[in-house]
Amino acid sequence: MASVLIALGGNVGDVRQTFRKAIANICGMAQAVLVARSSDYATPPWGDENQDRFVNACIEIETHLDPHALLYTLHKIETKFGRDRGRETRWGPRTLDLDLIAYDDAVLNRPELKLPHPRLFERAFVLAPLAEIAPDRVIAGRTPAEALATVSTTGIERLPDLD
Ligand code: PH2
Ligand code: MG
Ligand code: MG
Repeated sequence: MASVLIALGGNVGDVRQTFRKAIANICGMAQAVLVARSSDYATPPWGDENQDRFVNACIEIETHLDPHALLYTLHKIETKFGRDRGRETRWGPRTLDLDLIAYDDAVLNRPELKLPHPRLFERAFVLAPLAEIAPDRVIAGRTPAEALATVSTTGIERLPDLD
């Protein structure tokens, strides 16, 4: 089984409920076991600042799917929860974004899939939840805890658990 880190994001609709259902779908459709789930975080919009705050979270799963099969599954789940890649703008609003952050120690540099995620260490909205569930995991020679200490976390707020 591969150990996989996935980042969740969204800022359209009831994102926290979408995450809850999407995580159940990931486990079902990827025949995956949920190993860890971070808190949800409210985060300032990055890239295009003229939109609502995002909710972000990270999970760790174990799965037998290979990286491309898993990516395909994540795209299907994004679509199921209202994502329309044909209509959205690059850093714009979306119901659900599922990003593969790391897949064991795999290194991939394809147009459709780069592993580990190439912009991981610039993004406090990924590092904050990641540091909660995998602070010491070595990814591209760094750790989430160390990397989080180098970026601004202004405006990032850990949300209380849902019941
Ligand atoms: N995703 C984007 C663009 N901007 N900002 C935050 N805070 N969180 C995101 O997940 C995010 C973003 C496009 O995928
Ligand atoms: Mg994405
Ligand atoms: Mg993303």
